[in-house]
Formats: sequence, C-alpha cells, structure tokens
Amino acid sequence: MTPSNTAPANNLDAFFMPFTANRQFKKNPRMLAKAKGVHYWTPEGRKIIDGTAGLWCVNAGHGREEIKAAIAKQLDEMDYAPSFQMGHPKAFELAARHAALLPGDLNHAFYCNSGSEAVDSALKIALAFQRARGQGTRTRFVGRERGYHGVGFGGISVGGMVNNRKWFGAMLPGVDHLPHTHLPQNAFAKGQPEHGAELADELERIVGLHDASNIAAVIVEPCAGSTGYLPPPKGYLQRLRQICDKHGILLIFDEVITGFGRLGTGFAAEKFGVIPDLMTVAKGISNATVPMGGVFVRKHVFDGLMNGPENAIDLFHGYTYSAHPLACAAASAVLDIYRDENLFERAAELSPYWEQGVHSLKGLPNVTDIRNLGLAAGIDLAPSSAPGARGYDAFVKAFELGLMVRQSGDAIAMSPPLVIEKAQIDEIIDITAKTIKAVA
Ligand code: PXG
Ligand code: PLP
Repeated sequence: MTPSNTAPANNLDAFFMPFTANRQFKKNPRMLAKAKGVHYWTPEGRKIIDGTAGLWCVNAGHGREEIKAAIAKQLDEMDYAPSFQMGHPKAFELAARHAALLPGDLNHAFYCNSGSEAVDSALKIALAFQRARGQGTRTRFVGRERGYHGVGFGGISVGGMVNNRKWFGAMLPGVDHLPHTHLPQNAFAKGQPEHGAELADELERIVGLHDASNIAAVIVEPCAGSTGYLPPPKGYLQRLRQICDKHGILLIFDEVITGFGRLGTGFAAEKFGVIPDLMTVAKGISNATVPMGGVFVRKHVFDGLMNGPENAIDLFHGYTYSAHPLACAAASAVLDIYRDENLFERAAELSPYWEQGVHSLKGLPNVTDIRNLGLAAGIDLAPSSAPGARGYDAFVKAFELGLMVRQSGDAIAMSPPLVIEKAQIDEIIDITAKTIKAVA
C-alpha cells in the first residue's frame, strides 16, 4: 500500500500512546498545538502555563529561535552522517564543549537518543570497563527503590518503580536495590532533608552478601525525579561515593532530569560535590528539540577501555543515530543559550522564591509532604478512593485551570522552564492551590 492522505480527521484510534490510559484519554483528549516561552496552547487556543518544562526537558523554554536556526542550518548542510568508523565535526565539537562544562575529569562523551538509551549504554560501559581491567566477575548492579532509569530492560532492572517492572517478567539477573530515601521524619523539609545519610550504608550490606568482586556499578538519580521528587538526604551521596571507592564499584549518576541546570548548577554532581564515574543525561541536553541522550565518562574509565590493540573496536555498542548531526547542532545552540542567559545561575537565584512558593501550599487539604530543591518540587496528596486517583484528578484539574503538572501516584511534581519569571511562579502556585482545593 502506498501512504495515503485520506486518514479520517479526528480519529485518535491508531496512535498507541505511551504511559497513557489510551481509552480514557481518547474519550476526553488533552491536546497541545503550540508552544512558546513558558506556555502551551491547546488547538482551541486555550493557554496553559508549563509547570513541568514539558517532561522535565524544555529547560530554556519553548520555541527558541537560536536552536531552530542551528537545526535548520545543519539540515541544509548535512542531514545525517554515520558515527561508526567515521565522524562529523559537530560531534567532536559538542563533546569537547560538554567535557569543558562538566565537573572533575568527566571528559568523554558517548551520545545516544534518549535517557533510556543513556542508561543502557552506561550499564554496558560499566561492564566492559570491569572486564577490560581484568575484573570480569563484576557483573552485578545495584539500583534503588523508587528509582527511574527509563524503560529499557537494563533501566527497568536497576529501576525501582513497581509498575514499570512488574509486567515484564525476567529482567537483568543480578540486581539489588538500595532502600529509597523518603523518610516520614523528613516531611516538609526545605531543600535537602536532614535524615537518611545512613541509608547509603545498605550498600555495605549488599557488598557483604555478594562480595565486591561481583559488583560492577551502583546507579542512582542524585535527586530522584519521576517518583515525585526526592532530594538526597544531607551526606547521603558522599557516603555512597566513599563506599563505592572502598570497594572498586563504579558510581553512576543518572542526571537525565538533574543535568543542565535543574538544581541551579550545571549538574547535580557539582551541586553536591560528588563526582560519579559515569553520568547519564538526556532531556535538557537538547532542550528536547531533537531527541538526544549521552553518557559522560571519567578519564580512568575511558582510559581503561583504550587498553586493547589500536585497531580493535573499544566498545561494541552504538546507535544508528549516535551523535546525530541535527541533535549535535541543537545541543550546541542550547549550550550557547545556557551560557549567554546564565540559566543555571538563574535557576539558583530563583530557587528560594520557588521554595517559599511551594511550601506556602502546606496546610491545604490532603497535603502530606512538600519537597523542593533547585527549580523543582514534589507535593504528596493523601490518597482518595484508590491509589493514584487523587493525583490523577489533580493533574486533570490543573490542566483545566491552565497549568501543566506531572503526576506520579498521588504526588504532583513541578519543574518549570529555567526562564520562568517570578510572577509566573506566583501563577503556578496559585493554580496549584486552587487545584488542591478542588480535588479535596
Ligand atoms: N533516567 C531518568 C532519571 C529519567 O528521569 C530517563 C532515565 C529515561 O529517559 P527517556 O528519554 O528514555 O524518557 C528518565 C526520564 C515523569 C517522567 O513524569 C520522567 C521521565 C520521562 C517521562 C516522564 O516524571 N524521565
Ligand atoms: N533493528 C534492525 C533490524 C537494525 O538494522 C538496526 C540498526 O541497524 C536496529 C534494530 C537498531 O537501530 P538503532 O541503531 O536506531 O538503535
């Protein structure tokens, strides 16, 4: 059959929507047709303030002309080039720029097309590194409860979101999970909570069970995003780093959400002064204009993989679209924006105002916890008829009232674009308050 243009208008049936209640949505769709700055518009022209930077990804705001121009120019020059045994200049330029931006000696960049691919790539780099240094028995991974590391089989294996795992049978063998860090005694903590650094010591217990000689890497989100935003307890990440160092275990930070400014620094690694051996990124790397992900790798890991004969392939892994020219052009233009508009500093400057705003919601009906760090926050609501029902109602209500939020169970998460203005933060808080009251 040749493609036809006679598809019936308004037929929503064919698109199998990701992470969506398809039948429910199609009965009462929420459509987006246009975006600029910190706003979306529905096809009917209703304006929605973007409280979530899309899906935590449009850090520099929507419709950036500079990115559009860079993508258009690249498309004009060269649409696509392979990166297996050949290359194109923009990939090398971008990697050098990322290396210069990253803390410590995270000096090498592997590129892919999403956070899920970044996680799979990082897990494979960790295994290959351990094997290359003669420690091929190190095949186990350690993740954390409530962690989100995308939807590949590697990512769901180390991830800790029950619904993302329970349907899919056998996953990677040899994975343990650290306990999550959401402690009741930290409720309504502003910024990093006081309690819970000792939860990192669970890694010692896992090492005691399996022996360090069998463990390749630990992967955590430095600040858990998808599960409803859980900033790390004070001292927790430092402790994890120390235990990994003691046992020769690689530490992977999944910075798909925290990377590129969300915490008011380039990366969470900088914010917390803890340098992981590998870092995964996506989302803000290209401001979500062209799909892109990456793994940033420290010198000792990269060097460890360069120890074979010079004519041997160093890593048997890569994607057709690794370092896609359009993604590289977009990512480079985004770096210019982050630099020229000081957006990471801007996020840091706005975060006390944001903190004050979100914590002003304490005391509203059913609000059981509020967490914040940088320019993001999580708000827990007490469950209503069924788990997740109140959270979903809040998400729908907020959209009706002109605000986009994210829902995870009965938690609401918010992470506005870093270009947000104070008056727009006020508007987000105001609509959130109305929403919470409306779903009481
Ligand atoms: N790691 C982390 C820490 C993430 O947050 C991924 C990996 C996977 O990235 P991709 O590009 O494959 O989706 C993510 C993605 C939400 C939400 O509602 C969060 C994500 C994606 C979609 C929705 O919180 N995080
Ligand atoms: N499936 C088939 C049949 C392929 O040929 C390829 C790539 O060549 C892939 C999957 C992987 O696609 P990608 O490199 O875009 O991840």
